[in-house]
This record gives sequence, C-alpha cells and structure tokens, in this order.
Amino acid sequence: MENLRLNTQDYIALENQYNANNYKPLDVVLERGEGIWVWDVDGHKYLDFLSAYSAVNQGHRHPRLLAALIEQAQRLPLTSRAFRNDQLPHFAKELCELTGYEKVLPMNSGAEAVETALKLARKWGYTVKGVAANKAEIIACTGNFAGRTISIISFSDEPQYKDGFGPFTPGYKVVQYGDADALEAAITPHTVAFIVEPIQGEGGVIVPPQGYLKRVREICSENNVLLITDEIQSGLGRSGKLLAADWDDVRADIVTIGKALSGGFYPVSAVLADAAIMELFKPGDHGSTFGGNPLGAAVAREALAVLTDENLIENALEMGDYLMGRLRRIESSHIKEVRGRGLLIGVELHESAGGARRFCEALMQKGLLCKETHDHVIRFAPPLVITKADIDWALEQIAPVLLMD
Ligand code: IF1
Repeated sequence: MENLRLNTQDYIALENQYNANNYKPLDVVLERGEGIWVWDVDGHKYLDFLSAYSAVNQGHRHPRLLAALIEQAQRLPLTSRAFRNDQLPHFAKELCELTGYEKVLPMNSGAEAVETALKLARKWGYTVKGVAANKAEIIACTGNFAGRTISIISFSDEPQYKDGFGPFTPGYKVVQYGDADALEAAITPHTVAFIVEPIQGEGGVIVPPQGYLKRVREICSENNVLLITDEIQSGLGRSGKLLAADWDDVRADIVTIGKALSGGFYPVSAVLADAAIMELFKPGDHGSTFGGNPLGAAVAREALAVLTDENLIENALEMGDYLMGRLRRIESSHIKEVRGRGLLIGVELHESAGGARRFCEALMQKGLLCKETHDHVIRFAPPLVITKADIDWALEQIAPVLLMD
C-alpha cells in the first residue's frame, strides 16, 4: 500500500475530509518515534511530553517490544479464547507476580477493563454480599475519567462526555474526590464498590490529600464494599511507584491497568483481583475476541520486563522529583500550582493566563509536545526512560514559554 508522502497541511486536510471530528489535536503530523522523541512529516523533531496519555512509558518503539511483537506476529497473533495459547499463561503469571494479585482477566482497551471491573463488582454484590437483584450501587468520584462507553460515562460529571448520549446506566453515585467522609456518607446496604483513580489524570492531575486513599480503604473494608482503583493512567510506574496506590500502601480489591501494559504497541488491558473475587466469573460470563490474545500477551510480557529491567519506576520517581522541583522554581505569574507524582505532572495556570492550549501550541513551536487538560492545566508526562539531560533541555523550552505574556 503506497503511503503517498504529503506535507503537514495536506495530511490535515485529508484527515479532516474522511475522519470523524472527535478530537482537536495539535496540528502536528507525526511519522516516526524513538524513545522520548517523535518526528513529523516535515522533519521536525519533538520531545514527547504526553507519552500517548501514558501508554508509552517505555518510550516510543522500544526495541525489545518491537522484537517481541515481530516474533509473536510471525508465529501466531490470534486464537480467540475458544482455544488456549502459549503466551497468556506466562503473561498472567508474570503480571500476578509483579503486582501481588492472584488472578488476571485480560482485555484490550482501558474502558473494557473498567467495564469488566464494574461487572465483577456487581456480580460480587449479588452472589457474595447478598444485595437484592438489580439494586447494586457503585460510587465514583467527581472529576473521574474511566473511558467512553455508555456505562462509564453514566458516572462521569463532565457534561461534554455525557451530552447527547442518554439514557444512562443506573446504579451509580458520584462523591467529591478526596473527601473520605463523603464516601462514607454515600454508602448504603446496596453499595457494592467504590471506583477511584489514585491520582486523577484527566481531572487535571489531581493528587488527593495525604491519607485519603488509606481512609477510603478502611471505609470500604468496614462497610463490606469493594475498592476498585483505576490505574490505567497512573499505574505501571507513571507515578514513581508500580501502582499509584502504593504511595498510600493501599491494596485495592480490584485494579484496572492498561496503556503502558503494552508499551504503546498494541491495546492490552487487564483486571487484577484475588481468586475469591475473580472466580465469580464463570465460563461464558464475560470476555472479548482479542482479550488475552498471544500477540498482546507477548508484547505485554516484554513491556513489564522492560519496566523492571530498566528500573523505569525508580527513574520516574527521581526524574519526576527533579522536573517538579525545577518547574516550581519558574517564577511565572501564570502558574497557580505545580503538582503530581513521579512523571505524572500538572501545571495549573491562573485563568488570567488565557487557557493552557496556547502554551501547548507555543511549546510545540519549540519542539516539545504536551496536552492541556481541562482548559487550565498543562499535563507533563514524558516516557519514563527520560534522563536528567533531556529534562534540562525540556526546561530550556518550557521556562520561556511559561514566562511569555
Ligand atoms: C480519550 C482522557 C487521559 C484513563 C483512565 C480509563 C481510561 C483512560 C484513568 C480508558 C483513558 C485516555 C482516553 C483518551 C484520552 C485519554 C485521557 F483525557 F481522556 F482522560 F489519559 F487522561 N481510565 N484515557 O485515563 O482507557 O479505553 O482509552 O484505553 O478518550 O480521549 P481507554
């Protein structure tokens, strides 16, 4: 298939002609990536400070992941779960050993992992907790983002994610993120689970108050409510810990992971739980065509191995502290707060700054790609392979932009 080489404007025009208009991306057309760098079709080089929303924690096109993909693709990409394959058993074992959970259910997108967790929690509510049929309630948080399916947006509090997509799935309540008392007050005998991001990504890189997650864990245990942590963005080293809940020494009952689970090569997500909960799923209860396929499993195995072999979790902690420290020393009147953990960092701007988008566009002109979230926050989330020298170069671009009028 001939890939007709166009220039940036022609690619944009072509995309606009045939593609749904469901995003407003920066006008940069990328054609190559390696490590922390990506190149556009006009030959410009950029430092990727978004990491595909934390899906390329291992860096773009990691050679070990590419090799794993090619090797498995040349053998057997897909079997469906109607049959077994030689990658899934190893993937599940290695993921359980790494995370300390007893069981894994592999899916593809993050949203599918979240849907799986919600179904598992409801089934636990009816068969174990004894909640009356169809009365199960799940509590979520303000500012949550867990995917785009109709059941997931049913507990979103972002109007744009909901407008025009009703009617919504019943059985959800939303409480203030960071407020453990609000959670406790919202629990009823029908409550089966509380789903929470240990650090809210799309919500604007919100780190909850110290001790929040610990208190949430206690409240869930005291009320026989499952704690679900959505680590699809915050997990797998992004926050400087394997899972962001590790910052509070909290062990959730159900965990969702995705994105960097495949290092950006292939959609792989998973739900983690102990046997007593996961075994509630009986054959035929749940699944998907590609879930647990050998190609994704082979890549995910290597993606996890790279995280540990290259000490990417420790590097994220060290580099994140360094980057946040340097950002906090930029004396810009635009900056309201620099926050985050590890290499999941948000720079919140005062409304007087006129919105984060223009700063992202200015940074693009200087060779750094990042994305605003919720109008006034610039999210900085480079691949976890980044070095101090790379960060110093990034700061040489960031400081002048944050000091512009
Ligand atoms: C978009 C946001 C980030 C996630 C968490 C589940 C999912 C996501 C914590 C679902 C996905 C992606 C989706 C993408 C943009 C991006 C995003 F801005 F939308 F919210 F990262 F912050 N839980 N986040 O962050 O995983 O189904 O996408 O694999 O939909 O615009 P998915």
